[in-house]
Amino acid sequence: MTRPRPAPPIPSDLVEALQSAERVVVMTGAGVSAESGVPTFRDALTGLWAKYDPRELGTPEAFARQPQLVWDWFAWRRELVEGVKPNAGHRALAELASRFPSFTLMTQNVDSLHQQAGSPEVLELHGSLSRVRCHACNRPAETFDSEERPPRCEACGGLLRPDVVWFGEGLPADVLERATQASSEADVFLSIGTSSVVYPAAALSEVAIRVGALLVEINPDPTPMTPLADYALAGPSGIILPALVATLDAA
Ligand code: BV8
Ligand code: ZN
Repeated sequence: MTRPRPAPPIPSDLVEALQSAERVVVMTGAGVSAESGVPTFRDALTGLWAKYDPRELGTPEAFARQPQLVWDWFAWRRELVEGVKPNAGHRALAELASRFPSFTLMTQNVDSLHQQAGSPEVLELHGSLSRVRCHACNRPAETFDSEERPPRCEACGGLLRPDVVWFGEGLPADVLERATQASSEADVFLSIGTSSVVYPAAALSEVAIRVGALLVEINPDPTPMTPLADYALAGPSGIILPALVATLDAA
């Protein structure tokens, strides 16, 4: 078992800025679940599903063409996330929620790990693998497994699909509205574990920057957002976030 690398020191002026922050907004992507064993999209392109590009398979067109393949890919992902646990980064974010007068956690992830870690409220910008709905009439549905794959809607006979946002589909309007509103009022915006390439989610940090929020990025690698960040903490969120909470609590 390799010893986890110590977290890089949290800059003292960032700690001060967080201590005086009223409204903190956090955006997470697949990177925060990487240390739980959930492949990121970039890993998925090299991993088990390398022959399928998520940007190809996660679309209404792919579902129309090959509904069973798309259903099976999401069922595989659902089983995978049902078998993993939140990591220290998810738990640190759940802790952080109580440290500020206003704290908004929005995620592009569909694995429900923030909720499992105890985050009180999570804005799921791209839906959740834990829910299914009818592709024809949009009714939420219970059945996950049935002979026929995808199962059929009891109400209209349409095909069931995962309740996630596919490429080319709009985000849930109420969720996007709340996420945009929170970003437009943020004092500090933390962008954690996301390659910041998928829109409109990636535009939310730009909304925050436009109103003068401090932008903090936590990611082992640079992203298109890195040049815009006031602080780019290079490292895994499972190490950096607990260090951030500990430093805040000790200050
Ligand atoms: C839409 C759910 C129109 C399903 C996902 C301009 C404007 C608007 C749209 C577009 C536009 N240009 C192009 C578009 C279309 C498209 C888009 O943005 N395409 C990209 C590829 C260019 N956008 C859409 O289609 C959106 N819909 O615009 O529709 C519309 C509008 C109104 C009405 C009708 C239609 C819908 C996008 C949502 C797609 N669904 N997910 C599923 O899960 O399968 S997207 C999915 O990929 C994720 O949810 C996430 O959003 C995205 C990227 O993934 P990341 O989370 O960032 O993960 P990634 O692997 O890329 O990166 C991981 C990062 O973690 C890396 O940086 C890595 O360094 C880091 N990391 C690794 N380990 C760690 C770590 N970080 C910290 N700690 C570690 N240990
Ligand atoms: Zn239906």
